[in-house]
Amino acid sequence: MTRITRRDVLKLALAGGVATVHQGCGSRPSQGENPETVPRFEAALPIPPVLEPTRSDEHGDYYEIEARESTATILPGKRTTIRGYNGIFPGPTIKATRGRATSVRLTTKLESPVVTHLHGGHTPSDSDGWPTDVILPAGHQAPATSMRMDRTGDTGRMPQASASKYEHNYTYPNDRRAATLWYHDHAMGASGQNVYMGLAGFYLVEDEEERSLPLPKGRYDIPLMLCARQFNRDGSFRYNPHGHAGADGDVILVNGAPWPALQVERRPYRFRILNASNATTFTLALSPARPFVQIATDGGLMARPVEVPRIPMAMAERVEVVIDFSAYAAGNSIVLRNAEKPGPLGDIMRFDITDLAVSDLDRLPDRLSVIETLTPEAAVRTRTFTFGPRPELKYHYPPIYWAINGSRFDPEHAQAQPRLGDVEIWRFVYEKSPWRQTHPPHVHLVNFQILDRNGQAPHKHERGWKDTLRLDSGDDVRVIMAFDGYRGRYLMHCHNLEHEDYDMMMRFDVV
Ligand SMILES: [Cu+2]
Repeated sequence: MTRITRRDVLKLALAGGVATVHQGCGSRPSQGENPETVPRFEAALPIPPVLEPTRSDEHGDYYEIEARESTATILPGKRTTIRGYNGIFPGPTIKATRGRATSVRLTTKLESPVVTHLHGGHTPSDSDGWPTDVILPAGHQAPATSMRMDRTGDTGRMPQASASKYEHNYTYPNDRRAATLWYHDHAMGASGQNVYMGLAGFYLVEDEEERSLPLPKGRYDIPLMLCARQFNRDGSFRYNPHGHAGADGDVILVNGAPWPALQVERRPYRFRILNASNATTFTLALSPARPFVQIATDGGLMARPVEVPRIPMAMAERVEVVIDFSAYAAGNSIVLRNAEKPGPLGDIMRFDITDLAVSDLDRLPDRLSVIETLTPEAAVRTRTFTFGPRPELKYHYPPIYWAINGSRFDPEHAQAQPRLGDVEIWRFVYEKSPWRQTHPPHVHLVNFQILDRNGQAPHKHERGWKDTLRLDSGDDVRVIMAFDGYRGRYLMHCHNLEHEDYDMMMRFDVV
């Protein structure tokens, strides 16, 4: 079997225009757009369209998505070239129902290689989006002669995942509970730039349990994709990975609009909040100050609603909150803030309260779901993974690569081989270094529960099913999970996308 290697993909990424120029961590270059000139709370919050299946049958729903370049109006009066799923950013929202499979046929017109990963999905290995199983535009000459997928998973009645170098059919069984997932690019060495340019979209799984609850639905159930971006004066994205420290930004986008506003009725809304930034953390807060009522984590509903004044979010984490605007008078405004940052970066979006009100709403239930707690006694072993840089004598800045347990990503070598069905504890340890950046570990395939964080109980906002967690300087966090469903190769990696691209990923095989 011939497969495109890591080196081949990195070559393709270079040919496709992925920035590998290593720049110093300087201040914003003079030709960048000044974020102070970008109006705040003027753009209306966009809602990404829901994608219609191209066909449906008794096995599930079939979708087709093309990754392509397009332009969007993000800053007033300017055009921004994006890379978008079906040419839009955020990509179209896919709605799935638990127990009904989804098939997504992905093609591309982009010069840069693409791979799609369903973040938070319980997905057979051959549909999980392996970084070197890239898709190229039709007719593009790949450096390797052919590419095949490992057929490791049993996808049930739907056709199995299949791949050529020009398309991939991803099959998602949707066999786990309702949750806010997202799909995004995962191509080796290119995911940072591909996602920054727009390759990310929501994937919402619904189920009967959740539908039966009196939660805000329909137009009162709104996904919010937060990300930080930097722009050039002509309106183009200014992708600066700062070497491989991470591509940040000085303009906050929500669903692709800068610091938008949403007119809300005096009633409760459900917000599904995703931090889709490459390298920017948030700590959500409301101004005027009022606690959030959080109802879900990465992996769906929590056992019961919890009140939290602030919610720290690393890259790729999701939280769902209910905000009841009936407590406010018409004409008032509430700002969703990022309490970590001063100035414009401290603002995210604004809710403007209108005089529309409804009176016949159900109260939020005291219990949302039943979460089976995994206990340490169930675990057959503990594995420890350290996250930190290693020196690299190359002419670039910083003079390091990002490592897990001292190793850089090797697609041919599994650093862990959990057995199918086993429960394991994984301990994530932040290695001290001069580069004090957040490393959010993300485990593919499984959902985990946080056992403890620095010897203490996990934070209130992270007591539920998770697939990504925040790991800041000095943190030492243990999680527990069952490796169920599928055998095959999967990834665990840091979700700073530039760290991931430069090489903070690890292969594990479920055997
Ligand atoms: Cu990292």
